[in-house]
Amino acid sequence: MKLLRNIILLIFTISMNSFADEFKDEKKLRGDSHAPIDVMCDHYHKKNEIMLSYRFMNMNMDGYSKGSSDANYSDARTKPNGSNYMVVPLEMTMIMHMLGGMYAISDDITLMLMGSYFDNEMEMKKHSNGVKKKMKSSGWGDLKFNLIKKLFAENDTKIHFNVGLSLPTGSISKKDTMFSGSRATLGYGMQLGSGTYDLLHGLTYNKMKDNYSYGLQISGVKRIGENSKEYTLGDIYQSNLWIAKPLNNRCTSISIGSEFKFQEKIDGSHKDISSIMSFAQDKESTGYKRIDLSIGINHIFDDLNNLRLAFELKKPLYNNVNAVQLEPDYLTIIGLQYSY
Ligand SMILES: [Cu+2]
Repeated sequence: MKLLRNIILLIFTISMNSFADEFKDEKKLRGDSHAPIDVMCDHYHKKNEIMLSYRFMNMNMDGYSKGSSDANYSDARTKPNGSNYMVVPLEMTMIMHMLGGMYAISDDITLMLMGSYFDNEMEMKKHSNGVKKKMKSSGWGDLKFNLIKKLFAENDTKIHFNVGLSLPTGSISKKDTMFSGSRATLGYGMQLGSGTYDLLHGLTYNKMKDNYSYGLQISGVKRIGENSKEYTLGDIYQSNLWIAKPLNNRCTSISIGSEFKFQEKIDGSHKDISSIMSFAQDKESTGYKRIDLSIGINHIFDDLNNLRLAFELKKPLYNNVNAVQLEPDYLTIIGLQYSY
């Protein structure tokens, strides 16, 4: 936490020092003309423009939260009713590869398609004998389609909205070998999709000043119906706020962002989870309210056809979870965007 604060202070100092600098080439693309890389549907394109993107995301979860406090191993072993789980999750790593395509059918409407591939790993411990085991799941997640519509664009202000649909292409029946030696259904966080058709929506406001820019996006995910395993993931309500500053050459920008995310608890429960071994398989341990703080860098390689490279580091600042859950430690994203 201290490291993050120092990094933010450093970036802030650099920003303030170069604040008064004049920009020479006004026509050059600015690094901050796109939001920090974790914000989706943050921009649209000019008619017939195509953009291809790739994002690599890595999230680590370690330690426990219970409500809004830190929790310990014994909390992680205790069910909401006071009895004990047989197994305790120790940590989780989630790696995600995201492939995206954007195409503008007009200056007003851009279409976007996004697919993701997951590699998840959760280390568990059987309490009675202390044996540890890594459970794994991997495969393609849900395919997301979005339509981005320009609402307002004048001078330095842009407003657009997006509506979309997430298709249930990701598996919700992922299994792995349990401590008993037999294969059983993994917990909710290890499944790859929602299993439902989900309605996506968002509204983005972006202001581009001479020496800095900022933006706000309010977005959400609404699940439609119940999936084939008789449960529904919680709806998501989210807002992202960011401030970015292009550095002297304009092609590079740095940013500070904040994300608020509220995900509701799961409704129903997975019909193949017959005995709940740990909180990872318990729907009571789903849903949270979280505020993340992030720092990011965007860079445009103008000698490489304006290829964009972006990096972002996110840390939770506040986390309030239902029952007990693994605590997100940090999240890193590296992204490449190429348009023509
Ligand atoms: Cu794009």
